[in-house]
Amino acid sequence: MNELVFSTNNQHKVEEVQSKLQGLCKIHTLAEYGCTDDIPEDHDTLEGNASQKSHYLFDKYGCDCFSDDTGLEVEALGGEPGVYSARYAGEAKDPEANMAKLLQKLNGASNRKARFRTVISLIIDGEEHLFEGIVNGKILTEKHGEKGFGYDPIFQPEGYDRSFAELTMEEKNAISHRGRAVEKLYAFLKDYSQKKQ
Ligand code: ITT
Repeated sequence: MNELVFSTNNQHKVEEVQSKLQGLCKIHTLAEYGCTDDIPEDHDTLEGNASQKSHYLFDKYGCDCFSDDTGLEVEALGGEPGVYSARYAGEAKDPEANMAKLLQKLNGASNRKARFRTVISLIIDGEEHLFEGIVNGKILTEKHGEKGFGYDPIFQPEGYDRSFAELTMEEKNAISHRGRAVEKLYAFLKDYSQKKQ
């Protein structure tokens, strides 16, 4: 079985990804590696940040690893907050403040179309591979639901009448940006390990 270290400080991401890679791949966390570093992400694209986060770990430990960088792109705001989603309302990375800022910016807006986009950077045997996942939807006018994390209470995926925070993790994972990117990662790893045998 593949063993990969997930270069993230976000435990929700670990749970979502772990549940999709079950049986194929064992995921180790930064904590298991004794890494408490605040891993830098100072690029202006999701691809750049994802790559930076996985390379940071690879350069330090030489391990097979991956990272996820995600942004919420709102059409009426020209793609904002995008790559700046985590710190939208300031350095505290506070999801409540981020959602409040976004809801305020969209106050009265009729175009509420948005999408989540995830880029995963995998480094395996020293080579990097990128995988993208996108889910389209809209920004609600107020928060709904308690599950999930980040912007989930105000994002409603297309074809659903519930927010991401009202879906179970399995329901979210089946259609989400991250779920879709991880499906590509899964297919790649399966193929890769078969070819290596
Ligand atoms: P790492 O960089 O340590 O992986 P992070 O939470 O900082 O964790 P990102 O930079 O990728 O992760 O996240 C950007 C922002 O988007 C951050 O505020 C998240 O809470 C939010 N976000 C990411 N994935 C999300 C999801 O599936 N649902 C809702 N919000 C999400």
